[in-house]
Amino acid sequence: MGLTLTEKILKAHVVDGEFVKGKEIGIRIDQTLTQDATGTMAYIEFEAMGVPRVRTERSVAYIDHNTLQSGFENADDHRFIGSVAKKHGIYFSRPGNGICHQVHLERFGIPGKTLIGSDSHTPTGGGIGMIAIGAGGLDVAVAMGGGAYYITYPKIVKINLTGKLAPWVSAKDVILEVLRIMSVKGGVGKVIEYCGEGVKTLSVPERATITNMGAELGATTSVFPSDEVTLDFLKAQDRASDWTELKADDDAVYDEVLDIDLSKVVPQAACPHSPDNVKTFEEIGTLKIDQVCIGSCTNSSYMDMMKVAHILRGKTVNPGVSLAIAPGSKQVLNMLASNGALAAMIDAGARILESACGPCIGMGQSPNSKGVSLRTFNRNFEGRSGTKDGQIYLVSPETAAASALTGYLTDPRTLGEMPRINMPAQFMINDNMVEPPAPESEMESVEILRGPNIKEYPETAPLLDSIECAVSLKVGDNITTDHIMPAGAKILPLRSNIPAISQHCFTVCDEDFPRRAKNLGRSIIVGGSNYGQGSSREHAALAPLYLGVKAVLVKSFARIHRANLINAGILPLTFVNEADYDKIGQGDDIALDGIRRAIIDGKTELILVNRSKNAEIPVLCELTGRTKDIILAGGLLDYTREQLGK
Ligand code: MIC
Ligand code: SF4
Repeated sequence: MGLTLTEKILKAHVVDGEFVKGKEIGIRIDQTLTQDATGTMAYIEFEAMGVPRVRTERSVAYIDHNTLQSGFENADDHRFIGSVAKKHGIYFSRPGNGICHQVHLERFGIPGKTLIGSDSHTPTGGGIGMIAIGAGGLDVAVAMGGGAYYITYPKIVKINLTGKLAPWVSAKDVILEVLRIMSVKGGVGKVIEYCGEGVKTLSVPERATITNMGAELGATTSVFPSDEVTLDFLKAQDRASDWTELKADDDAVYDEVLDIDLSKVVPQAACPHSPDNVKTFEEIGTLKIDQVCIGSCTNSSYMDMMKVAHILRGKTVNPGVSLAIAPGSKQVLNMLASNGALAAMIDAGARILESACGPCIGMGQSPNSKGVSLRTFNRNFEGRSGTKDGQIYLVSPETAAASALTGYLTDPRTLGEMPRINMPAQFMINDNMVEPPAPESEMESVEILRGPNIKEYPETAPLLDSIECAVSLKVGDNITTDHIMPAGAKILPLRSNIPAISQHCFTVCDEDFPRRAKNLGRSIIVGGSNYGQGSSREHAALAPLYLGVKAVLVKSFARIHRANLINAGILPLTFVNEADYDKIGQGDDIALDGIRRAIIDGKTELILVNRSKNAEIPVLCELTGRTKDIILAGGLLDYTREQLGK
């Protein structure tokens, strides 16, 4: 029986566990990346592990998220990350060099290698044939120290692409189509592999747009083969020697197959407030818009920007619209500046932003009240833009640019003939904004620059044998980590200060939660299905840890958040019967006894007693050998220290 591409790469990297679906495997990690919003904590954790030098082939620290410096905090974090990188063997991509995923694809991604990143959109690297996975900061810290990264051996889904995209239809429309079909839960526990004749019609950046938003499916990752198109991209980046051909065997067996005829895909949009709320323009009808934002790790490549420049050239942005454009990297911005495309954008009235995440994470450019904003980004969760009642639609760059001119959601196919924009045979290469680490012989002398906002990892303790406490919060389905730990320009600067950032935990759902949880001392949270979808921010586990949350009981979890809870020593529990969700309410007193013993004995079912309602609720605590030990130790940091001590 032949192998899928995913199996080939995983088999070449497995260091622990068996290849059985649903079981845990440990893989060797070749490359890591961090960004600044999760990076400070990841490096505090790395320091706490006491490993002097990273043991990966390549680790890169990017500065791209917290780039609005309205106080000292973000700039301090940048300096801290730069100094840690220099000391411990990590390449440092300076602020201004671009968005981590875009730059990594351009300059560092290598087909067939494994990459984990402390950012949920790390699967962008799947566009160049990597197994690239988003993870919590602590998992990345462990991988930098040479530890394996553990995933549940996934189901593998084949998306068979046929045909070719029609003019003005974009890779973004393809992934929106996949989201419409599979939903934000459809990818949980799965790797999505793109195959078929249609693959060769897509460039590497187009493939990366598709794998990037696999994160929104909840998938572990998504991957494309590495073929001639990949080679051409790498050649144009002066990296032909990084290329190897990689594809699935013809007789590979998949768990699921989905066929998509590219020629039938049409321009569409994900409507508020979920990336899977996808509708065609006909279904949406007339939509007047207030803002357009173009950029983010999904759609900020050179090719995307050239299409936008072409549409804007010689025109003026509609007077009712504010258009912001953030090219994804210094390479992209520099090329646009050199060939005049940037001038066309500026001339049309675009507000050019630095090459960074910017509005995608609420770092500026929040829309007006109730404002309708079309964005080429990947997430449109409520409030994420910084405007609570903002109405965010996710669209392709072509749709975004066409609409910026008319002031209404506009089908780019109305623009007439599409120009031919070719992939450059040679990108402009200058890695002068990537600082290499100090040589090993000099690392001792590198001073770590720690600002006053940088506080320690919260206190942990070994798992209790019984938890008697109240339910501090009950929430519904599809809670995102943006609900649990909101981002935005005001809160992001607190990412390295858990006591301060916890004061914002869950305030999107309930302003009083932080105070209530802290007053209770110990508590549990109850939620619905797909709890913790979205970003990889481990702060969504560390803030609850700081506030005394001991367990989270839900119908189902999103992958990265469940791992982050375990890493933080918080028990992840699921209902045996989902209907029991109704038997437990906010404020109820609960008791869960004999937990340690049960976990040690390998029992997965526990009984939670709801004392307020006199009900017994069976709950599942499904932990494997390693995650058992992590939970018992009080989290991954304590566990790793124990292991290193042995
Ligand atoms: C996001 O897109 O939500 C982020 C901001 O990039 C996060 C990481 C973070 O919260 O720092 C992610 O996707 O993991
Ligand atoms: Fe940055 Fe947005 Fe991409 Fe997250 S999704 S890495 S915030 S550009």
